[in-house]
Amino acid sequence: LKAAQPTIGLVCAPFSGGQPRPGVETGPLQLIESGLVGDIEALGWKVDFAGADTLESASLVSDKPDPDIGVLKKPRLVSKVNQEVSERVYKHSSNGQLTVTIGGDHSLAMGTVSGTFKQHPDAALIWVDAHADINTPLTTPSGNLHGCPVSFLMGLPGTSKDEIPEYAWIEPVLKSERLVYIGLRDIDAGERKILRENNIKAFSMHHVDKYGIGKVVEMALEHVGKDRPIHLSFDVDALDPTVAPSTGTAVRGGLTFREGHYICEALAETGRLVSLDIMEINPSIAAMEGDVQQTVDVGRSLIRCALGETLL
Ligand code: NNH
Ligand code: MN
Ligand code: MN
Ligand code: MN
Repeated sequence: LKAAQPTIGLVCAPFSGGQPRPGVETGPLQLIESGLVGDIEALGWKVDFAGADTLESASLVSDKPDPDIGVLKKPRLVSKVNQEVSERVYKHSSNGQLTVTIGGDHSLAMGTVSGTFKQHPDAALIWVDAHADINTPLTTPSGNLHGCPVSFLMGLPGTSKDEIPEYAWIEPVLKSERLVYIGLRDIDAGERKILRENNIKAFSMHHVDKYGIGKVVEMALEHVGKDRPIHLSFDVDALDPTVAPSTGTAVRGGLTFREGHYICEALAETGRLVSLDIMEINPSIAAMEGDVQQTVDVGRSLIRCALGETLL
């Protein structure tokens, strides 16, 4: 899986349309300005990077009328942006690059996972989050599409081309047995039902406490199968709010700094990571001085660890 000359395809996705709180679209620029590209280069990777502000549809479509579809908010914008993200990720991936996408809200995983799985149809998805993000257009209590990407990727009821043609470009590439969650602690009733009915493997914070993060990651990798390429989609709200305070939907009782980093290190260690998302850093949310810098710094170090910083 490793390219002859290891290269990171870096995609900046300054987008907030999948949820209501402004500011999350400035996360990518903050990561770049704080030195992310230099971080990655210092680890020996080449960086293929078009720039922090090159996602065309993010700004283009946002002023066009985009009425709700059912309860879904900004449905056409979210679709359009994700289609572009998918194409960008696929292009990097098909060039043999390990793709790193920085968001932006977590609806962007519709695009990143679609792009990755087009190149690696046998991949597994490891979703690190306080939330399951598996609401469907029929179950979402909020209508915010950042709570729905996984259902579209799996092709759950309510997401088909007939039911919502605006999302016809998304292929249902994700099989339930290739998906594992880590860090869950805030699940909607409809999501709980979906997780049960589809037999989806989920390690909640309860399991992290019970088994320890080392065992949890080991069981997660065992569950999806030892030889698959891996896409890691990391929502920083998986981390405890004391670790990553600047995020839109913080939930107490999350992963410690080390537990979050351990996940990234362990996946780096497999040598099978093909795609990484770091999502939901919102620099407009800060209760205390230093919150934003702390959250941006954590995002950077998660990326560095996933790219091998701490491997000996
Ligand atoms: N489950 C809720 C919803 O669908 C919240 C989702 N919020 C997130 N997900 N931050 O990661 O609206
Ligand atoms: Mn999420
Ligand atoms: Mn979340
Ligand atoms: Mn399609």
